Amino acid sequence: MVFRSGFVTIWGQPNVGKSTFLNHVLERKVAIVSSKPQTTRQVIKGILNLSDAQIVFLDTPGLHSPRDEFSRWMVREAERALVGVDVLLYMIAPHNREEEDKKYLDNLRSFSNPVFLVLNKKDLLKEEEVQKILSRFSHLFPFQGKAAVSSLTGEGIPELLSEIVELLPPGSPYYDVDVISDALERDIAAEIIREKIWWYAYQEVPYGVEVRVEEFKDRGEILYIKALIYVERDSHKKIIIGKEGKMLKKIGEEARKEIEFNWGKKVYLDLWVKVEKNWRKRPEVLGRWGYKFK
Ligand SMILES: Nc1nc2c(ncn2[C@@H]2O[C@H](COP(=O)(O)OP(=O)(O)OP(=O)(O)O)[C@@H](O)[C@H]2O)c(=O)[nH]1
Ligand SMILES: [Mg+2]
Repeated sequence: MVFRSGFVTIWGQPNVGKSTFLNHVLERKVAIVSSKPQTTRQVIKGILNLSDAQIVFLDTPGLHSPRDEFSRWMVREAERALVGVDVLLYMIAPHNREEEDKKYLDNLRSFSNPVFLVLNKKDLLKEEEVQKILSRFSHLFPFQGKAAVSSLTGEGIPELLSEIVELLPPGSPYYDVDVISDALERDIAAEIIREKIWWYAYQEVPYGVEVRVEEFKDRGEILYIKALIYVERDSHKKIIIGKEGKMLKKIGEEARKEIEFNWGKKVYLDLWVKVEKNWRKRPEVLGRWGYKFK
């Protein structure tokens, strides 16, 4: 038996279900998910170990036309995730803006490795609609293969994984088998907090939220986490805190429960809300937070 290993990037427009797909494949939540576009901001590696292969998936920020310094960084981050990868999964979902996909696929013409078309959210479609979409997209790009999956039910995913393995080069694993993601624990905690904000805050507020974990200390019985929630405006700070602090309490409770579940111990979550005016447009703030153009 030949052991295969390689890097597989999941690419596509926002909200098609890239992060949900990764979580389903790994049977663990490594990437946060929401119904709003542009949830994922940084590349997240998720490692799947099979009996005959190791697949290192890269979940990426959704492709979009940048409006500010920060979204330019996000799109650049997605583009960087094409370098040195063995297979690209181009993910679409029903009701994708096809014109946009056409543009991104045109840019992929110079990508020399296999590109696989993955239609996600097949649970929302009838079989004939699935076939119609797949055949329409076949004309847009010379895909190596096509698959329709549901990252909610798992339908179609085992078959897709087998096809991906076939495309990987023979080689030994890149990571130890007990590593699931390369993300740091404190960054995962920050993302979990941000996810709850994305779920509960509305309109523009979540887009202007950044969470930084300042302290992450294992105090034996308890894991102490101090996190700062940055917002862009005073009015957004009021929304995040909510009437009599109710919103912040809810965010804190939900995040704490999930962090406790992940680490299997009690967590004290200390949340603070701060205003960092228009941070998405300010390179010096972005640089300080590690969003640097490399
Ligand atoms: N019905 C259905 N919904 C799905 C499926 N996969 C994902 N979703 C939903 O689609 C929404 C977006 O999912 P995400 O995984 O955050 O999408 P994404 O592509 O990572 O989005 P960005 O990070 O913004 O680029 C969420 O509400 C998911 O629950 C699926 O297979 N079926
Ligand atoms: Mg995502």
